[in-house]
Amino acid sequence: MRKANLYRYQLEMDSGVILREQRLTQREGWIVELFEDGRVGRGEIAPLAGFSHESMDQAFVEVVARLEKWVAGEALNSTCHYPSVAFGLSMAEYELKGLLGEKGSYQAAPLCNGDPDDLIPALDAMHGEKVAKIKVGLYEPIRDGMLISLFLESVPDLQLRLDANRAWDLDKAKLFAKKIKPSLRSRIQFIEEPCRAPGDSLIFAIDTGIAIGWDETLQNGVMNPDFNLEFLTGAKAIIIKPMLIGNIERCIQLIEKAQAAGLMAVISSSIESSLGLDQLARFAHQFTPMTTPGLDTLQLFKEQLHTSWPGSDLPVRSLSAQTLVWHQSSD
Ligand code: OSB
Ligand code: MG
Repeated sequence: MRKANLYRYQLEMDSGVILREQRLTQREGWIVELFEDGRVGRGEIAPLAGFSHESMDQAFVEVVARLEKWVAGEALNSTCHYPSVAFGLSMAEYELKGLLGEKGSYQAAPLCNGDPDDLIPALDAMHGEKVAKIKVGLYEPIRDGMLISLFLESVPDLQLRLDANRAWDLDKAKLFAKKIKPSLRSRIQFIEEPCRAPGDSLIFAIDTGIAIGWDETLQNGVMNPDFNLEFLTGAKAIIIKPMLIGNIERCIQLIEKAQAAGLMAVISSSIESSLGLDQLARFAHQFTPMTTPGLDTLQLFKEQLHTSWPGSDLPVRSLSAQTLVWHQSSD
């Protein structure tokens, strides 16, 4: 017997979450539940405005069409059109089949948009690798450079990941780098996409010795059928946001290719609910066990969904309190 539920969730965000110049006051998404042989598998389908190309409604149409076929006994076809649908359905099936491990990499790299000193309590609580992520590019590059340099100097065992989200041209990126002493540069694990043009980011890496990571370039590129990881040379890391990439098998393939090429693969959030975030932590533990994932985004929410993140005291909403928009069973 097969049975499927589809919920629409809405969760309150902390005030002041700004994404691509838009305020995000609540997060919406779909949760799929698959039941078969006494087992259950869940998956989150949550297109992220400004990043995903599909809307909630477009995702809904595709997911219902797939679920109807699955309940009727067909395979959950892995070639979904929309990445969020492909990811959520394949994750639900992965969990249903017992393939998703229980253990998670819950120690994420603490994320900071403002004053780096705010990171100190989270860093003190970390065991093993001390690594944090700071957004740069929102203010003057010289100011960013001074701030990062000071912070690296004041916390000697700290490694940093920076993210400029393509904010700079090459000249501005170099103004930033000039403020970071050469002896400190190796403690910047990587900076994600310093420049508007990927080619300039490569020149930046070569000229400054500061390693770079691909995020936007990867997420945009994988949608292209001719995409090949070999195009992404010269970087130290790739950021993998499964909600923007698609099928879980595709994510695994990318991780394996990256690792074979000596690149660090960092599993990262697309601001999923705690349900989806927990699955990403388990996925990261399974496939990138030596790498701290980029999953410190629960702090952007006022509430959790179904699964409680270790150590979080945000209230947990149950799935049954969300809207069950569709359900079907084979008998
Ligand atoms: O810029 O990397 C980004 C989350 C949603 C959309 C874009 C980004 C992010 C994150 C996730 O930064 C957290 C992380 O990567 O550590
Ligand atoms: Mg990024």
